[in-house]
Amino acid sequence: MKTKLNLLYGGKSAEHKVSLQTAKAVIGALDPEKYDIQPIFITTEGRWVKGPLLSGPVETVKELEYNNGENIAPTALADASAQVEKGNTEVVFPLLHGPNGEDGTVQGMLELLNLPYVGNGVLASAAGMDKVIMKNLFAQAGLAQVDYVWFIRQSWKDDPEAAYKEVEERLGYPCFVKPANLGSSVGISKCTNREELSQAFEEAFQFDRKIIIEEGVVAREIEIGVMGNDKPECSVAGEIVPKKDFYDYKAKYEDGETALIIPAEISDEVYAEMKDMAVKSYKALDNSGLVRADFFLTKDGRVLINEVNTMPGFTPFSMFPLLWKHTGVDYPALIERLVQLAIERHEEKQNIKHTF
Ligand code: G1L
Repeated sequence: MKTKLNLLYGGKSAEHKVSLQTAKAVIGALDPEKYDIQPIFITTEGRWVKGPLLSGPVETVKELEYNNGENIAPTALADASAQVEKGNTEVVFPLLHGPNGEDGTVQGMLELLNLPYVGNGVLASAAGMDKVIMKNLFAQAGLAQVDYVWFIRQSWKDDPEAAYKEVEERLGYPCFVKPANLGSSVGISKCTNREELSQAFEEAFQFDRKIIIEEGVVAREIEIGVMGNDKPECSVAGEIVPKKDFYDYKAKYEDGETALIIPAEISDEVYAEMKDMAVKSYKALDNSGLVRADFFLTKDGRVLINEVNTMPGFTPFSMFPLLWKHTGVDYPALIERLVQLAIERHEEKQNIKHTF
């Protein structure tokens, strides 16, 4: 029996195009002998459109943009749910970014429908979406990280001076101001003085009611792929290096002028420490399926966890798939493994007692 893969992609986010390209790549990697693909396109306005059943690759992303197709309600996935009840294998693959994609809301709907889905569950998705919650959990797990403080808009409005003073006393300059919401790559500033700090607060609070300020460190950026449910496994490490000579924040994060070095040139000791921290963070955040764990490696050799991404870039040229390719798991095998993990997690849940 074939597995039906319900691919959710597009969406009301800045990553709409990336999601489409990723969907095309995932479809292209699936063995038509094993999978039927049900594309579900979410338009930029947030309409859900069901495409035709596919059994092979598509030529262009255009083909996946069913802008004039028939609208369905998100709960139309109840059909898939009914198939699962009958013993057929259906899995949902959510390729969505930002609010309503990776913050646990879609995952919550899939839980209500009792459908197996790829990637992290509700709790891990939501926790991973909020930098403050994530870092608080890292701290509780005893993981080394940069120092940080956070504010909600109201407390800053009530006493901005106190907020700036706290940043200066705890962190000093340079520091980074960011909206707490991880999905947001906007509203981020590097600050080197009070004036920039107050500007940065204004800016970041436009994108979230909660912001985080992180101590600036001079460090290399190393990433590891983690995959699994209760027994997470780690990939080799990779390094992100700005292509241009200058370590400019804008060039690095906004213009995407970076190179990936895989495997990263780090010592066995540093790699072992990163793997250990990656697995500890996986457990602390109750992750399942996958994460990309991002680290700082300081000049004096300290390993700090920066963040984990529950929905990392996922084209064949993105860091996470490349890390696994170098570890011996190619793109089609990676997708198959993630689908398998989704089914395993779902099956385990069916055996949990809800009454006694
Ligand atoms: F389902 C997975 F495997 F968990 C998954 C889902 C989504 C992995 C990676 C992604 N990534 C994306 O959807 C995106 C970064 C391409 C955003 Cl559109």
